[in-house]
Amino acid sequence: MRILVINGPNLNMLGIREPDIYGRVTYDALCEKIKAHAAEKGIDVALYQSNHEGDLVDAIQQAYGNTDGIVINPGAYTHTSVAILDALKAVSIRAVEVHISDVDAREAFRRTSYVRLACEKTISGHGINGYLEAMDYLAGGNG
Ligand code: CA2
Repeated sequence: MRILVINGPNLNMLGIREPDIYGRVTYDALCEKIKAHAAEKGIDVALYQSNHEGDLVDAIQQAYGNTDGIVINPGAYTHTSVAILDALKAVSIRAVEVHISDVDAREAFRRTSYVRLACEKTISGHGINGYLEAMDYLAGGNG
């Protein structure tokens, strides 16, 4: 099974600022955790991060035909991007939305998610473990 893990804007800053909201694990350490988990579960994983909406759309489109599942944390584009929603719908790849923080317990604008409309499941507020849970869900394990 091949899974693409996509992270949107500012998630490359993980562990550098706002540790009270996003924890102390850096983006590089998150990638290592995801790769180690994938190896343990026999998942072929690819990782992508961009701060640019169109690049995220391109990454989703490029997954068409070669990827079984997408784990996506679109960052702030969660709350604004019809383009990312449309890309997920266009490729019709099973997807899980992940948020490190509990978006429903923060500002009202974070309660809106366009991307959610194309996702089977949302995992929010489980910290970086949310990514691993999303992979397990797509791989048919304990999700
Ligand atoms: O909780 C999440 O994972 C979010 O997707 C993170 C986004 C935020 O806009 C969403 O509402 C919820 C922001 C990511 C910013 O990450 C930072 C990491 C370190 C320091 C500052 C920002």
